Amino acid sequence: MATAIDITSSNIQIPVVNKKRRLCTIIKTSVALLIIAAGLTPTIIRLRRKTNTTTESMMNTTVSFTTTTVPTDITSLITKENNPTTSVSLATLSSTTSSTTSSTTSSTTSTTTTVTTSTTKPFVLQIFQRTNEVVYPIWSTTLGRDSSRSSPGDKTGTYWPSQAPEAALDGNLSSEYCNYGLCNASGPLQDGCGIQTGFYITFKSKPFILVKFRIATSKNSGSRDPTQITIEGSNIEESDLIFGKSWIKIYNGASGLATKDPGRQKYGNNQTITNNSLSFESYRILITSKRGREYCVAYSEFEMTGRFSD
Ligand SMILES: *[C@@H]1O[C@H](CO)[C@@H](O)[C@H](O)[C@H]1NC(C)=O
Ligand SMILES: *[C@@H]1O[C@H](CO)[C@@H](O)[C@H](O)[C@H]1NC(C)=O
Ligand SMILES: *[C@@H]1O[C@H](CO)[C@@H](O)[C@H](O)[C@H]1NC(C)=O
Ligand SMILES: *[C@@H]1O[C@H](CO)[C@@H](O)[C@H](O)[C@H]1NC(C)=O
Ligand SMILES: *[C@@H]1O[C@H](CO)[C@@H](O)[C@H](O)[C@H]1NC(C)=O
Ligand SMILES: [Ca+2]
Repeated sequence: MATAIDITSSNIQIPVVNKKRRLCTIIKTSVALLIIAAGLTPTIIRLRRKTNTTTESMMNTTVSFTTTTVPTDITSLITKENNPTTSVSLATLSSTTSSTTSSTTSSTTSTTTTVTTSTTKPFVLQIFQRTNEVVYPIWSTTLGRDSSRSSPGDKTGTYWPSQAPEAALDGNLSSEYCNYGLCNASGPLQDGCGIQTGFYITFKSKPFILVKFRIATSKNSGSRDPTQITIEGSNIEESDLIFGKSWIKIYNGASGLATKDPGRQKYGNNQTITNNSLSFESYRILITSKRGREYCVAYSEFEMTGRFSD
């Protein structure tokens, strides 16, 4: 792309009139290059990683969180249409690009420009897929309070041994998590069975900004479906997650299964997290209400969609 016009050496030899003409040609060439450059630049532009680290104080706990923009090339920005903010980011990008280009092209003929934006909105959403992360089953736990560990069994405070919480994070609608909470496998069936149960998990590929979630129903009974849930996030180390003060509330509301039963082993509606500017390494899910009277609360999937920082 760089045309070899050596201004310094030509100045020594050419008379003034020719020099003016020569300068005129150089300006014309520069303008032409600038137009070409402005046309080409957006296709090869790369976003450079930029990290903003902020500290916020919430619930008397100081939490540091980091938002990082994913290195994305412009083609993927154009093809991915999962977020209306994409077009806003694109508009910002193009204006930054042209101004940078015009100042650069007059001195050099470089066509590659690096633009750094501080955009924190996600460009590419991913569904979290568990690999070997530990999933901690819990019961008798509420928002902001300490977690009580649940164990496999058929008594109060247990979950059915073949239906552990890992089953809600395996992408398989045939496997499910059934926790009795304050009830047990012998009955009686009650509204409260399985309420205040759930799990927490620390992502290996962290941190993660949760943008939306959906829950899939279990095999046996619609009465076991969760209808209301809470979600909390944390960046405190895994060993301290048992403590309620480690957690920050990010969602308290509908599960996406409440208004309509989608049927057995089916996904409910996607629920959007409006407080999605914070990234967390760990998430805690608690069921606060279910559809009817049953032994346990059960669900086959808890699908989390969002964005990883790396
Ligand atoms: C948080 O701080 C406020 C004001 O300092 C205090 O009233 C409240 O009890 C504290 N909460 C906890 C859970 O420590
Ligand atoms: C199950 O819970 C009920 C109360 O809900 C209690 O009466 C019963 O003894 C419990 N059974 C077992 C085996 O724990
Ligand atoms: C899905 O879960 C069911 C029940 O646990 C199991 O039999 C089946 O093999 C699983 N499918 C896959 C693909 O892992
Ligand atoms: C969202 O965050 C704000 C401010 O931190 C908080 O007041 C509000 O309760 C949160 N909403 C939910 C649904 O957690
Ligand atoms: C809900 O979100 C998931 C994950 O992004 C997506 O696969 C699914 O199509 C969405 N469902 C609806 C009804 O939009
Ligand atoms: Ca499953």
